[in-house]
Amino acid sequence: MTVFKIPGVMTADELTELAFHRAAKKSKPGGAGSKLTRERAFAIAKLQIIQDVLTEKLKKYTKGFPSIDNLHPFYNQLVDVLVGNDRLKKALGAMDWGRRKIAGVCTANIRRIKTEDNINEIQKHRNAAYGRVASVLKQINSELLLLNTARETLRKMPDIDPEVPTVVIAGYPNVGKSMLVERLSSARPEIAAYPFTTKQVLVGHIEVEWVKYQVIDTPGLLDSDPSEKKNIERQAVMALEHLANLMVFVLDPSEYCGYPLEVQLGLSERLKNYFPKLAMIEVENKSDLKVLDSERLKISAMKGEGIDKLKELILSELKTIESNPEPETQNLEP
Ligand SMILES: Nc1nc2c(ncn2[C@@H]2O[C@H](COP(=O)(O)OP(=O)(O)OP(=O)(O)O)[C@@H](O)[C@H]2O)c(=O)[nH]1
Ligand SMILES: [Mg+2]
Repeated sequence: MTVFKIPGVMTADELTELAFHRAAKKSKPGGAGSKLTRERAFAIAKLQIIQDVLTEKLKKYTKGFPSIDNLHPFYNQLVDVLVGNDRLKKALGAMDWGRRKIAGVCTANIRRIKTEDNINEIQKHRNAAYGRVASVLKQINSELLLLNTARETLRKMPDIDPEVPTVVIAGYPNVGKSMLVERLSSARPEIAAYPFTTKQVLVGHIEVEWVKYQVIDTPGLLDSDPSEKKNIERQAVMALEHLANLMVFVLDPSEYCGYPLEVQLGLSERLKNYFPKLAMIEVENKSDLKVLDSERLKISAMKGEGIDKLKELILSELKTIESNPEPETQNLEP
């Protein structure tokens, strides 16, 4: 299921061809009236078709995209990271500009044609309008292309319901977050033996006794200031900030992930300080490789060990949070 259902966006050339083709299909009026009257009506009808076709298309593009300012803060920031809110707004603005410009060109030439008594001049006005319309579309072509790319990105966005109790899985890259998410939920993330396999947040669901919970897989985080994060890592911070009712912080004591335990613990501390109100469960993954002498829950996402216990812990935490309707997401501003 996709969150944003956005219609496909055509290029300037495609739009020009579509509009002109529709106009060309218009058959010449026969019957009564002089040749001049018929030519005039014919030219007006063609321009009207071009205006209608393009107005409808460009309006559809503007309407098809979500209104960025009204999005949930998580999606607002996600769109900003993945597409750029300003670029998107500018491109949508260009659709309105183009639509108005085309309407203006068509209306002006229709007016001229109405008062024109020379058949050649009528055709000249019509052709002039054609040329201007094509040129307006060319002027917004880069925005049309941007919208099409944005559409592809938006369609692939995770379908997260901010109202559903949510656990966000966080930790250093390569520690086994995605494998854990796969164990815990319906999600089927990509898992690989290198850091930053996960480049975008992904959602899975756990359903227990008809209650649905969300599990969110995030890209790996390095131990640096959460407010300074860019793009890939930033998405993990955004998920914690706007969606998480609970964080499961995954550690890899085997250090097979490629990062010393020290720095992983450093990140854990940093996140605790940055999100002081957020409930957190720390787990040690890869227990098949190494087990520490500690109080933390030990699991092996690979072998499936400790997963049921973790699931129980998660559900009981989420239930307590649920009975306290104030979400835990009001953390420090980034
Ligand atoms: N031995 C062992 N390997 C594991 C375990 N869990 C995950 N791995 C391996 O660790 C590597 C990373 O797993 P991922 O689930 O992709 O890790 P991730 O934390 O999602 O990584 P990023 O998305 O890159 O941040 C893979 O090669 C997994 O097979 C585990 O419990 N035991
Ligand atoms: Mg991953």
